Amino acid sequence: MQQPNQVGIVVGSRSDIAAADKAAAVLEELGVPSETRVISAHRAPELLSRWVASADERGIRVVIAIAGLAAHLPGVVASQTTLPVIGVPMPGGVADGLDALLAIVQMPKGVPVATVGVGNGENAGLLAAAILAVGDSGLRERIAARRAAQAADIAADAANEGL
Ligand code: RP5
Repeated sequence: MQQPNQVGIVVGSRSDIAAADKAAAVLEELGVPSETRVISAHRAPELLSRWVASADERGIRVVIAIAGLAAHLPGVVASQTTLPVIGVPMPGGVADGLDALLAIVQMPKGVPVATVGVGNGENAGLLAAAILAVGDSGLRERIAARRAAQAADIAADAANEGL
């Protein structure tokens, strides 16, 4: 039987899909099944609510919500579930992503959203995996192996010969 998706990724627009692909790729590398949806919080609010409810029911454990401009998508998702929500601000807008970053990171008290750097879908995927790894020692080992491989790549850089 196919493993249920553990991470739900939602983007506010097709124009945000590259960041979702980066999150999905790192999750796949770590053996974490995910699904990606394209649902605007303001243009399709009812569809968004249906997806959040179904994600909860189907066993999704972490949500990554990716948006630019007013970037309310992560906060709206978080308002409808107790699952952890990671927000990814997207570049563009009047301050090239600083606007979306502040909108997401400045979530008012009572309903938290974790925030990663502007456009950083990869870190969102890694943070989602780290949250899941709290209860999954195999996943924790795969994350540690990925970190070790990163460090080995840096050590192997010609500029670091002899260190
Ligand atoms: C937000 O507005 C989306 O997340 C996107 O980053 C931004 C622009 O959306 P589109 O005009 O490309 O649909 O809702």
